[in-house]
Amino acid sequence: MKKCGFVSLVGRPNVGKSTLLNSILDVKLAITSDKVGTTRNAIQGIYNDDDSQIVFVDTPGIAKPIHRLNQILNKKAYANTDAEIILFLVDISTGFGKGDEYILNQIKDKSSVKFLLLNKIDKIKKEVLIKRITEIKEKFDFDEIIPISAYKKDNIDTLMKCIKSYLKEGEAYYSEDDFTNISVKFMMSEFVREQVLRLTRDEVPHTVACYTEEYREDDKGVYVSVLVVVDRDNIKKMIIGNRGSMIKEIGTKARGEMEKFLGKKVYLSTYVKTIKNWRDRDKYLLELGIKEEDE
Ligand SMILES: Nc1nc2c(ncn2[C@@H]2O[C@H](COP(=O)(O)OP(=O)(O)OP(=O)(O)O)[C@@H](O)[C@H]2O)c(=O)[nH]1
Ligand SMILES: [Mg+2]
Repeated sequence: MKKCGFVSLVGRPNVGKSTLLNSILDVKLAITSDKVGTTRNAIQGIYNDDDSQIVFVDTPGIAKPIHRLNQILNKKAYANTDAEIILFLVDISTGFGKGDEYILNQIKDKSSVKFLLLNKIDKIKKEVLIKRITEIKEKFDFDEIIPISAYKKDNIDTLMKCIKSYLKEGEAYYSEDDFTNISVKFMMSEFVREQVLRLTRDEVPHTVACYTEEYREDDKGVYVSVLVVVDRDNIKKMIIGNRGSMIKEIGTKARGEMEKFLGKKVYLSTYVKTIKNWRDRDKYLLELGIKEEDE
């Protein structure tokens, strides 16, 4: 018997949920970027050690729905708040804002244990942090409040100990070799989308989806082909770049991440295609793996 349970990560876009998931698991499972709305799927990362098995669920950041895409993302974020513990992350370097309060209101009646994680403490002075903690404590009631830096892996040990203290012993849900619910094909498309997010300007990321069309392996390495879908031709031009320089850089960096993840040589090809209004068309949301049949 081990201490077992589901722990979901919830919060506004860009507060560092995916960075925290990767830091806890010590593997890059979820892509991260400084653009709002990086994560689009609920990604499970399974943490195993001698005395526990904890399933962490990273969720898309919750933001105002404008497109059908955002509606689906919000739904995915909330669908995963039925966990034993909810880790509610805020970016404490910018403070506890209206967007955070909005989400807190949505989760406050859930029966889960609620931790408030004050992330990005590496970006502020200690005095500011203490002042902000005092203000939050006066206003809200959390089971635990823990300051962390997901990026610098600061205070993650304390967080893990604290999580374990709330979990009960039970039968493990997964075998010890399982570490995620997502497929390798999905990971490959995400590594390409990560570089698109990181290397292009703000207006590009939301209009892009990536899809792995081919994944095969032989004794020389792994062959991956990823389709990059955009909704306007001028965005396509930006992604391809001057004489293909941008798509080349995206490909090189994504291939590096794939090789790190797989531990094998990767041959990557990428194609860019325009599909008008894909974010509002269920057919493409389905085809691109963002929407599921019953949503
Ligand atoms: N300085 C600092 N930066 C951080 C920390 N945690 C995350 N970041 C940065 O914040 C940005 C957003 O991180 P993500 O992990 O992608 O945020 P997210 O909450 O998953 O965002 P969405 O998927 O859009 O909801 C990235 O540039 C991270 O490197 C931290 O502890 N300190
Ligand atoms: Mg994320």
